[in-house]
Amino acid sequence: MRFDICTLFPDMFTSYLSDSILKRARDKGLLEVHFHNIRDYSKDKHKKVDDTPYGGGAGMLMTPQPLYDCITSVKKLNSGPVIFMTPQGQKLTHTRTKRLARSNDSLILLCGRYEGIDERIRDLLVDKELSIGDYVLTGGELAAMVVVDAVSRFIPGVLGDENSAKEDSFSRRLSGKKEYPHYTKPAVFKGLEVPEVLRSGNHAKIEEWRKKHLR
Ligand code: 6GU
Repeated sequence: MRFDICTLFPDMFTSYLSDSILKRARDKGLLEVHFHNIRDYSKDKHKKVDDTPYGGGAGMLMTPQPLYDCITSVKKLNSGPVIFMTPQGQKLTHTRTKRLARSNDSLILLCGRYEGIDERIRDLLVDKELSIGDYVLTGGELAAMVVVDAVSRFIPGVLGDENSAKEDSFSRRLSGKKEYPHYTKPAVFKGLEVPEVLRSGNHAKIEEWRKKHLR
């Protein structure tokens, strides 16, 4: 799956995407992430990308020209929908995340900064708006990283076989959110013992215990 991210701060993404599971997914060619610095598209002699709002009010807005040129240029490389990351967007859920992965080979993520973007970019180029929760971040970059991470888990081969969500009802509940308590060695830690049944080797009993303790 391919992501193209339009942002004023591409460097914010590099360390998160360059470690662990997402690094492996990129190395294996299962995940491609490309960055486009909106400022590079500014035709202003000082590479300005923001301006004051018509009608007054607090803060600055991202001006349309650099956004328009950046997104239209990226659309030549990526045929997926343009998703604007904004606290006003639809809330990202497990179901929406899965749907994004299943129905798209590629996505374009637009990260807003300042008080927002000129409305004409929404009208002309944005297909969908997503938020990651009921709070306001300083920009869409962290939210875009959340989308890349959560969506990538549904790309076949990104998670190891043992982790990949199976489609039986039990695993569906698990991949939905519910989890049973996990224990690893040692068997006793600070006086707290791992439940006997998990050490019994009785797989039917273990599954029964796990189902009972889903939360
Ligand atoms: Cl997508 N952007 C910003 N700036 N804040 C957020 C958000 C997005 N989702 C939740 N808060």
